[in-house]
Amino acid sequence: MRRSERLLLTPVLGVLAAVALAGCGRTQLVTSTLPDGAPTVQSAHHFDVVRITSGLDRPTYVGAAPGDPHALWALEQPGRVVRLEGDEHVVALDISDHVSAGTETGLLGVAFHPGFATNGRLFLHWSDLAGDTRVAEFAAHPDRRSFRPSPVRELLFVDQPEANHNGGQLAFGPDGRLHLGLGDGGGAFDPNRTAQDAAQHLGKILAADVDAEVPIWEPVVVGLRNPWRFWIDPALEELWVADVGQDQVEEVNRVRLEPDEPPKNLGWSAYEGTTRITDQELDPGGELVHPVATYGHDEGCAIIGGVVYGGTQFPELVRRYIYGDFCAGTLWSLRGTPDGGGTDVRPEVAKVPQLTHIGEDADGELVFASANGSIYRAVPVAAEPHRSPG
Ligand SMILES: [Ca+2]
Repeated sequence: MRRSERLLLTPVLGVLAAVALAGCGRTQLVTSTLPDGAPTVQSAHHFDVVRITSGLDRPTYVGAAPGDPHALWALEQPGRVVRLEGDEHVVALDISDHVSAGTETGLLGVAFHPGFATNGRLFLHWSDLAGDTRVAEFAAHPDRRSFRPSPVRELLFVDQPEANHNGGQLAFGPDGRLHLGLGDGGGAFDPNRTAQDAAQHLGKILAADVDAEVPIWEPVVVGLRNPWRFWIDPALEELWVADVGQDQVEEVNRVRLEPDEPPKNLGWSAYEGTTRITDQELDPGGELVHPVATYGHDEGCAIIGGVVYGGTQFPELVRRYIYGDFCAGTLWSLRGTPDGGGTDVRPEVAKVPQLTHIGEDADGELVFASANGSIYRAVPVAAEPHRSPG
């Protein structure tokens, strides 16, 4: 039996002042009045979350694989790729003998080739036993449900000066290249000045043509501190990058993919959020792009980037960007504006504790990974929230 557990979550801050039904009635807007004259915050209740499985070892990813519509796939930080069908967990690949897993190290990113169903190509990003960055390609067995244990080929090695700020995300872009997010290498305020140095891989989103005989990694975006998660919108050819901040500010960035232009610059470590850090140089090469949304460390500690919702279960969420915070478990959504900005930021009533990844199933519906070992799914708001579902 699949276990489901509805999480009943209430706003952490403020006094519930009003509840209004919006749209077709499936979304509740909840207005909270904060003490001491603080501005009013309007929460949204677009969905609830239920735990759909547990017992994973620090999952860092959950999503779907092309050609496998009924399963979810997860990464475990110590080094395993796991296929999930209900409560059945099957280890499809185990590279844990080659992975060091700490707070920010481990198996951090996965991308299935867009043609995975026919070619079985899988790409992984992890921290090796020395804590350095590795990206490699693996090959699936013919059933596409497990993998040969040795990589087909290594695609990237980057020496890591510190254990933190390793980035993580892997994803294919609309140009067919594999994209990778790498942090500044670690330490406070980018001590090695990597993020604004276009010649270094650290502090960048990179892309490589993995069909080439010798893939070359080139910068797509510079000026990043720790892009743990980004998402590529194939329709608008945009990157949504969530960059984890230093002492004060967590950032949502929206960047147009323009391969003929110099890489856009998200500003770190010359900027944290929109605040200029005066003793740090800014590379003058590409356009400086400021975040479309930020929040401070009074509301969380590390941003977890998500996706622009493209499913059908929650009509009011369509084309809204979903993101969250690891420490607070808060989920927010915002609406992109036609000029490339973002507006109408709303915290959700539902939360996911120790959130590490926001993904999509094969239908584009929202799934969430938590470092507590569980995978959660967004479900419609229950008419009677105290009754357990189904
Ligand atoms: Ca590092």
